[in-house]
Amino acid sequence: METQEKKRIYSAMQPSGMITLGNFLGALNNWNQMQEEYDCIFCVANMHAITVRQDPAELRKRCRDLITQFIAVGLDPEKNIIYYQSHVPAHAQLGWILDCYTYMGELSRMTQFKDKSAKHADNINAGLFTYPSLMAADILLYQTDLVPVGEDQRQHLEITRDIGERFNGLYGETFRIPEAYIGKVGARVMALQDPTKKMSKSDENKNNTIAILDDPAVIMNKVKRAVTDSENEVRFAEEKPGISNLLSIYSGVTGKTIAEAEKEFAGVGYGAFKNAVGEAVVAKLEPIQKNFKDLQNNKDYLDAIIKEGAQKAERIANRTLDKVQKKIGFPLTIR
Ligand code: ATP
Ligand code: LTN
Repeated sequence: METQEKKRIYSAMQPSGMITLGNFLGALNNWNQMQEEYDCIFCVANMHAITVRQDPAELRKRCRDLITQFIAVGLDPEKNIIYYQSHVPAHAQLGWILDCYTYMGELSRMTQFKDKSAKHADNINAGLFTYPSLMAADILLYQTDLVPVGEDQRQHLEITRDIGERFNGLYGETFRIPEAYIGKVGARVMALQDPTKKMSKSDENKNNTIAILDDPAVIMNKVKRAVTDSENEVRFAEEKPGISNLLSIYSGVTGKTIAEAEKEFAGVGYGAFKNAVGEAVVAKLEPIQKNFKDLQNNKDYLDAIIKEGAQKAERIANRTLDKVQKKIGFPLTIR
């Protein structure tokens, strides 16, 4: 009997800023742990990134930094496919086709569209509106089983499933219908200066975020300045969002449970607690930063990975695209 294929995981991250500790604990670190069990594809979603205005030089650098960080945290380019979205034309091609199978009504219900159009009122472009059908194309092209994303992306997963099912209903089995794979609750890191909102890489206040490439001294400083409360008790509680956030971060980087961390810091003042959290974060990030620097100095190696990633991704994506084009009545692409 044939051995059962591994399930396919697909995920992507936009190059919209420096990767934060939130992105790391909520996404990258989990991706890292999935690579043994699943067949994984990880993408730098640079086509999605231009739905808000970007500075070209900065975008280019962020894309390179992002793919380098994917590898620096431990994603193995031999085992997984790691690539730039814009290197695989099938995304744009299927994105357009799926636009024609997606309704205005569905797209206007997306909360991310509503949020982003409020935030960028001077640039409510058509790409921002059709963002979800491009994301559906990303996922459906690779016949994906599972998509690890944060809670905020659940609605985009739902519309992906709806579009995929609609297409399958019209033309017969074409796409595998993916499931969302939402990480465990608590994997939500909050902003250091305002622990009621999430840490976000596009946050303009850099004291809210810890970038995984921040210098150790900067990290220590940001943690020390994190907003807490007027008690002096290290305890996880809803009314203590600042301390709870630091406890989650500590637990995330050390692998200890919240209860173990609370025990460890019982009777310890906030100053010493923050020091320990800062040191634990630095210790976790140090090897990643070292890998990042080494990779940066190894341009040819990185270029080869990027090229190979695109080729491997393209082979899979084109298979699905050909199937779709045939079903809807386009002439076969001669490859
Ligand atoms: P942006 O500021 O551009 O919206 P972001 O930092 O919010 O970026 P995304 O690019 O939207 O991050 O998300 C990348 C991945 O990181 C997603 O899987 C998302 O769920 C996860 N993620 C983002 N922020 C956090 C956070 N604060 N805590 C845990 N996970 C997070
Ligand atoms: N919209 C996602 C990024 C993203 C994505 C994807 C995630 C683009 N395409 C495909 C999973 C699968 C975000 O902003 N986090």
